[in-house]
Amino acid sequence: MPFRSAPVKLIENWFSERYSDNLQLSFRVKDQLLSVRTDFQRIDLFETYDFGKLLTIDGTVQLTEYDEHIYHEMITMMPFYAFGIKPESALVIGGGDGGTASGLLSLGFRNVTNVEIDSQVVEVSKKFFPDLSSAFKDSRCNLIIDDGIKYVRNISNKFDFVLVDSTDPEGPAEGLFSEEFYKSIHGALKPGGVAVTQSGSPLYQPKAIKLANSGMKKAFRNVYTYCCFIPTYPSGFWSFTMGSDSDLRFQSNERSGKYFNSEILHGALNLPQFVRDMIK
Ligand code: AG3
Repeated sequence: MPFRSAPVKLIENWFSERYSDNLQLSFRVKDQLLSVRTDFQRIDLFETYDFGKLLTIDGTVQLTEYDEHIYHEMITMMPFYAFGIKPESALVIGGGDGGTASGLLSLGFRNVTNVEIDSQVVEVSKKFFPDLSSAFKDSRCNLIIDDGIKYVRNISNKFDFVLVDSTDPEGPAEGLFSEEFYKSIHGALKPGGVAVTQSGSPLYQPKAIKLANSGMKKAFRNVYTYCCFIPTYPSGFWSFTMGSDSDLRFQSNERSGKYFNSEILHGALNLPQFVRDMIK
């Protein structure tokens, strides 16, 4: 299925993310709280009926209050417990809403560097999502407004965990799915460190999952894709891809989240056959 985003247009108070000419996901909204054009993208914020506040970038759903925990638990807790990462120093690239950084702090990371290209995403999140963005008020978190691709190129041997919390691999985020970028991340990690990226919907965005897999395999010895269910993202069926030179060593004392638990830790790595075929 071809995938593309379209300009934000409310029709009779419905916001729609358009997946193709023939398919879209729509939310009836009470109110549009914000619409700004930044140097990088367009940010919109809506108050929905069933999903709380909804943040979109260039017409694509980034998060809703109702289901953001699934994405943020799965990008942080899953690699953390699957590889037994030391909760010392982590780097988040993108993730300007703060959800990923806040998740890392609650796992006990001692310092979290968050490099986000667009300061406006941070400002919107601080104003409208105070809990999600709480990391930005915490002294353990260092927020840097910069291009993550450039930033990571100049760092070596510094982080235990690097997380790429990006938009879709089109336009500004395209470089965040490249082999060169994954190699820079490998260099920024301490030996045996772990990288993870969101890798899109296996059903609607095969490009994202394929790029993440092929690129990471060039940079890391072990690469694993895992999946979860996020109702407000394209198809609801979502993937992440993680890589490391270490081997998996599941921790047995893992903490549960609202979505994540010990069964998910193991189960999320079990992939449907079409996904396995896609990343072979
Ligand atoms: N970033 C990944 C969102 C990708 C959604 N794609 C789409 N709706 N077409 C989420 C940011 C959360 N910190």
